[in-house]
Amino acid sequence: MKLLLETLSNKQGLPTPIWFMRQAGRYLPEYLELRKTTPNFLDFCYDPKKACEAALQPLRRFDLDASILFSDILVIPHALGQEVTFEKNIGPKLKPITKIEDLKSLRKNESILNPIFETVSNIKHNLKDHQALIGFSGSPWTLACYMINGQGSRDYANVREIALKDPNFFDYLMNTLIEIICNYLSQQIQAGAEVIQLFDSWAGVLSEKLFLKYSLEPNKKIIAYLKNRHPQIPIIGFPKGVGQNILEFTNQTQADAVGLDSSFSINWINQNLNHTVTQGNLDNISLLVGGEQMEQDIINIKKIKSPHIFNLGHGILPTTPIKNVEKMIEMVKGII
Ligand code: 1CP
Repeated sequence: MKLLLETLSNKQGLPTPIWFMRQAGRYLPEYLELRKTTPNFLDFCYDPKKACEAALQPLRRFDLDASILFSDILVIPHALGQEVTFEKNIGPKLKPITKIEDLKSLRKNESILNPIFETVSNIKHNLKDHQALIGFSGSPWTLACYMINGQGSRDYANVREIALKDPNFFDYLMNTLIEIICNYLSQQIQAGAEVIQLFDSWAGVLSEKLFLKYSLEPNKKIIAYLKNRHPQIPIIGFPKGVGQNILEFTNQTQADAVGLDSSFSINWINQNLNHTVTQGNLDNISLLVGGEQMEQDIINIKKIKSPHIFNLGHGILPTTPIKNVEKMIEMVKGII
């Protein structure tokens, strides 16, 4: 039995499954070793053997209920023809596109994504019977943030400005992204992904109006497409930072579960999302600091009444001590 899949089907009374965002990555010394062998991060993501190994590393150390594909959300702008690089200790850098001509002049090459489907299949063949494989993509709004701004930002003010000033360009970009994401996720499923997570990491910077148009609607379209084509595959939506708009998102998108960042109290979750499968919401800083305060947070999260998938509110940070991760998993599994 796969606990994650059972929980996603809204089954009550089961033990809580656990996996965590960025469970593969820089807090693991074995990841840092493996990464050194391919300095270019995108080349690493497009290497089906190494990416598979990176995805499996956390499962060798910890008793987790799922593996997540090792890749990055920015492979989609790359496949659309945009220049994407990752700079050490800075993060991603893209050659910004700011108008419809920029987008139309890109040379799309979806076939560069093919090794990723091979990674999916490699991981799947190495999982234990109780472990599920999660595929993922960035959502259109979050990808548009990086494509237009060219790098991370606190508030993506310039991207929101373009969304309002040039809706023609923005709608064209959204539709382009929806189409490629639908294909990409469908191929991940065909290669063996059993669950899909949509990361809308920057949905929280949007006004109500733009949230409905550029986070909720595109996620809804992608989910509708996948539900039609692969009705048995559960989908987790993660519109990070949207506060109570998570209710509108849940009701309208038909996602099987929603990811919760760390801003939600357990009381609020129990009052407002009692018929929804939820995932999250341990503060990644609480995990980094550890100790009694973390234990209290975990005990609190275990009070969520509806079926719940234990996870962080956002990805694990590179300086997180491994012993804190071990403690978290043992507590969730009820060993201590
Ligand atoms: O040098 C390195 O090793 C690169 C570090 C790294 C890693 C390990 C990056 C760069 N991406 C990843 C892998 C990754 N990214 C995974 C698979 C690993 C796993 O979860 O186990 C996943 C699911 C992602 C998703 C991702 N990438 C998101 C969505 C989740 C989130 O954190 O909000 C985002 C926004 C990105 C962009 C990105 N890629 C890498 C970095 C440092 C960033 C964030 C840039 C920023 O601060 O805006």
